[in-house]
Amino acid sequence: MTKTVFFLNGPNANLYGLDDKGTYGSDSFESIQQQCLEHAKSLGLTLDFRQSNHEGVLVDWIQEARLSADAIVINAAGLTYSSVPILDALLAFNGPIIEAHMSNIWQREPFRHHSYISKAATGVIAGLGVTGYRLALSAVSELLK
Ligand code: DHK
Repeated sequence: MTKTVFFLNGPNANLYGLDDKGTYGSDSFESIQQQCLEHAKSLGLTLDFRQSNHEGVLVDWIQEARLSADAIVINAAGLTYSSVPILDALLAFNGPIIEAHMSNIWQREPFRHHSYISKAATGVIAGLGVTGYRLALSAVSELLK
């Protein structure tokens, strides 16, 4: 049976490609989503790719994943550095969790160096842009075998 992965994106991810500093590369969010959907398909995974600017919505989706997903890839974006509710929801999920960041968060401002959600993550990928997102899906595919 095919495995389902929730790929959850946090606040402002919808603006990728529009950032004139180029922090997150030039690909639009829609293009990133498309690349992830294609890669997931090649791995035989069903991908549910979502984005919200709202913490509670992300918590609801993580809780939904308990019943509807085999694994989670999450880029909680700015909520990575503050959200105990997202950490607690992830800790209640039983499958593999990959924390993914487009940028290398440890090369950036000190407030981005501590993730609240890493405690719940099986693994962390950062600094590889959309390549890291594909690697996150490949990792999940291996972990679910
Ligand atoms: C994305 C964001 O929106 C930032 O708030 C994080 C993360 C980093 C990323 O690299 O994907 O600090």
